[in-house]
Amino acid sequence: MTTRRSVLGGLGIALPLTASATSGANAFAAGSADAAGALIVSTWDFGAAANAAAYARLRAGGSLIDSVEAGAMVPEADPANHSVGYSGYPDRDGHVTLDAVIMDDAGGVGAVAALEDTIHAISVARRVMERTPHTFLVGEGATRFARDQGFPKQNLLTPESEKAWRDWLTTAHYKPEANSENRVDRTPGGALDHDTIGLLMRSTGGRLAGACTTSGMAFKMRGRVGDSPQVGSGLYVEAGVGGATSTGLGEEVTRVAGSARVVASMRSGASPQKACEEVVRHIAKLRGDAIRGVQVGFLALDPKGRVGAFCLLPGFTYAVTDPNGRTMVLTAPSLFKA
Ligand code: SD4
Repeated sequence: MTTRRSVLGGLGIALPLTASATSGANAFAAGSADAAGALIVSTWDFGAAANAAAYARLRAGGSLIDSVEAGAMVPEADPANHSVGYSGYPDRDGHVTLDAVIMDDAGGVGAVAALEDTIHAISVARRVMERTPHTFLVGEGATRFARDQGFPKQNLLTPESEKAWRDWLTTAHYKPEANSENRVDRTPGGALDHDTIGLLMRSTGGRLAGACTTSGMAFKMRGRVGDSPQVGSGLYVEAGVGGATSTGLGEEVTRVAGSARVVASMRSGASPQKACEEVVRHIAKLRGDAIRGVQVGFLALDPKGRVGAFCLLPGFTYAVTDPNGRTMVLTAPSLFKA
C-alpha cells in the first residue's frame, strides 16, 4: 500500500487516497474496481446516499458498472425525492416519465427516455447496454423492453405527486426553479422540482464509469427529453481522459452537448475544474439573457482522481466519497453571484 494525496481540482480540497499496487488493467479485467483507491462523485446533497450505496457495492466485489447502478438506484427508489423514479413529478399530462443513461469507458452505453411504470430506469438502461444491439430506447418501446426484461410494472405517481400536479394545473405556469434539487422545504407543486442524479466513479487503476437518472423537469411537455439520458449531454466518459455529468435545465446542456464538451476540454489538457468552467462560460456567452435565473451545473472526474465542479448560479452542491468511504458534500463555485 502506498499513500498519496489528490487535490480536488481547483477547489483546494485534499483527500487522502490510499492506492494499492493493483494495475488498472488488471483491476478492470477482473471486472472489479478496487475500493481501496476508488473515488465517487455525484450531484446534489442527496448524492451522499447514492455514493454510499455505490461504495458498498464496490466493497462487496461489484464492478464499476454494478456500483454506479447501485448508486443511481437510491434516489430512484426514494419517495421523498420527487423527481427521480418513484414519486417523481409527472409531465403536464400526469404521466411520470423517466430518463437514464449508464456508461463505462470501454464504449459501453445504454439509455432510456420517457420510460413509464418502472422505478429503476438506470437498470433498464443497463439492460439496453448489455442485452440489445442498441444504445437508446425511448417511450413505449423502452417500457415494453422493461416488461420483457422482467421489471415489474409499478405506478410511480404517488398521491402527493398527483396532488402537486393537480395544484400546478390550476395555473399551469412553467418556470424551472434554480437549485430546487436541494430544497427540503419545497411545497409539492410549488416548485418545478427536478432532482437528477449524475454519478461518476473511478477505480484505483483510473478506469471510469458513470450513471445519470431523472424524471426530468416537473410538468414538462409530454415527450420532452432532457439532457440526462443523452450521451454527451447528461453524461460522458472517456478512458484515460475523464468523465462529466450535468444537472439543471437540460435544454441548456443539450444545446452544447455539455458533458462531451467538458471531456473534450479535459482531452485538450484542461483540469476537470477548468473544463467545467469553460463549458459554463460558453453556455453563458452563447445564451446571454436567455439563461438569466437558470441553473446548469457540471461535475467532472479524471483518471487521476481530480474533481471539478462549476455552475451558472450559486447553490449547486455535490458529494465526494473518498477511498475510505468518507463523504463530503461540497458547494461548487458559480459564474454568477445570483
Ligand atoms: C433535465 N437536467 O431533465 C435534467 C433536470 C435536472 O436536477 O438536472 N435536475 O433537464
